Amino acid sequence: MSKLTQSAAWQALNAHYAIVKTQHMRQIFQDDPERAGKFSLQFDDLFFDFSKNRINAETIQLLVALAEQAGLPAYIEQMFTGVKINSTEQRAALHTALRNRSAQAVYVDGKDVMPDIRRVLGLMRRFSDAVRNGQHVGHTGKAIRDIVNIGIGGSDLGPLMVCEALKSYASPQLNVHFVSNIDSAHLSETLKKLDAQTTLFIVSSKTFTTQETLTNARSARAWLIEQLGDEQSVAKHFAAVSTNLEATSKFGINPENVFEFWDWVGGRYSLWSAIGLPIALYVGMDKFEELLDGAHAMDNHFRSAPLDKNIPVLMGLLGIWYGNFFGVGSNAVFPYCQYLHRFPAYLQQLDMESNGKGTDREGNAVDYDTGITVWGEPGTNGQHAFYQLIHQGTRMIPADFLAPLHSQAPLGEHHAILLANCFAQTEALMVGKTSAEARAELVAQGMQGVALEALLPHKVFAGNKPTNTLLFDKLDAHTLGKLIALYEHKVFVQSVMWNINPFDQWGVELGKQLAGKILPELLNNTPAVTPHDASTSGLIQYYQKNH
Ligand code: G6Q
Repeated sequence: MSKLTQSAAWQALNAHYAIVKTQHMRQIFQDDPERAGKFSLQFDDLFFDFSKNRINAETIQLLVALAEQAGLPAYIEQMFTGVKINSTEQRAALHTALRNRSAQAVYVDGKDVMPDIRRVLGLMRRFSDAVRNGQHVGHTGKAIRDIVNIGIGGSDLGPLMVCEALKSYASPQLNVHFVSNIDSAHLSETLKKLDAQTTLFIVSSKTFTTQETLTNARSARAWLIEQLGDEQSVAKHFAAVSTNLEATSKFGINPENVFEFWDWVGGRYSLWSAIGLPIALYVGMDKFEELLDGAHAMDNHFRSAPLDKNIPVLMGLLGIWYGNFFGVGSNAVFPYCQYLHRFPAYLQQLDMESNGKGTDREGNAVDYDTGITVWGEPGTNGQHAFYQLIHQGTRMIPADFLAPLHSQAPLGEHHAILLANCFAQTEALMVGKTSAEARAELVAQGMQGVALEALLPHKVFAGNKPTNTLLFDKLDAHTLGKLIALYEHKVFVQSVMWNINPFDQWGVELGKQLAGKILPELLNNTPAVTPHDASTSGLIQYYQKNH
């Protein structure tokens, strides 16, 4: 058994679980009229209600004891101060420095990284202002109307999610598009709608070696040159964001349009860096800086609030409670906010790529579950699709419900209906419906006898399904910054509990290596250069024969 599962704090939680697992939240709420107040927190405009969870005051104490045993406060300080906590890559994880809006220096290898961060923010402002006010024009003198971000994974999901979320603040003169997939349909379908004279491509790649991104970028460049009939046009229509300035220059991108970031920014944590350039272009640099401000406010909360009053810490610990003690395997996220429709997809990468690790910091295989499947869709759509599984299925799926109090697109009673649904779902999931209640309903509908008895068991809802509710005033850049940082820190908290490194991604690197080996075999129709298993060889030969 590992040190973690043998530890006093873990064992205490195990014993506590044996008691709590039999308790129904409906009863707990009835027994304690103060419960909602006791298990909710306010931070700025963010209201976090975690009372509909299978917990009591002792659960929180025991989870906090686990966090203390794991040294969470010290780890938080290490992250913020540039210690190389990404141990397998010998790097700091300093996304918090990117949004450090204070005057405090942050050191990596003895060098304050803040001046460089501010310098690049200044360059982003100059460039985004110039494009937005028509100073930076295309090769034929026309203003830029369409921005195409070419990137994948961390160089795509964050900026895409934020641009969708802040759409209501965007310049009406600019459209933004994201091309990530190597499937040529993604680029081709995007280019179909565009005029090369008014299109700006941003090639976003931390390494500038990613096969999908470079292939899409080369094809986009060929399209531009073909459309405008002049290779020189690349200078005005291509920008790049990368840590690899040598590669951007080799690609032929005008150095004036190259925006740098640094190896201590993880891909999935990079939207705060120049990877956020499409955001700055689409909604303006002021809004981008508001996003940074919001994240910084959450960083301060995370760094300073006591563990039992700390929203990311509590969210992370609740995930541990369900994942490791109740044995749940997935976590749903339901934004009751159409503008957040890509938030669950963004969180999938953040959470699953960070905490999908089975080896602890010391190199040992863990003997407890880590990571979790994250999924979700905006409410109310999900209600008409998969919520059934959460209401009456056999698996417990804790869910986060997120909702703004005010709509960004108000229309009649739409928003009240939206929120009524949000609140009704968490209530129903918690309270359920007893057999007596279901019977009374059926009787009121005029049912009786055998028919009633046959239908009754299907109308019963066990309830006792845990949810968190996060309410905020409205979805502006500041609040969005807070929400994203909240989930980043939640993921970090869990990684500390599990003693794993959330900042590497060797699984992603493996995929990058493997595809490279098979490609020549497909392109040249040659026999396997490297030996494959029989299934993979069969697939390659099937392609070669039938393509
Ligand atoms: C993120 C991952 C991964 C990465 C992409 C793109 O944390 O490392 O999703 O962002 O593979 O990598 P590049 O930005 O280097 O092209």
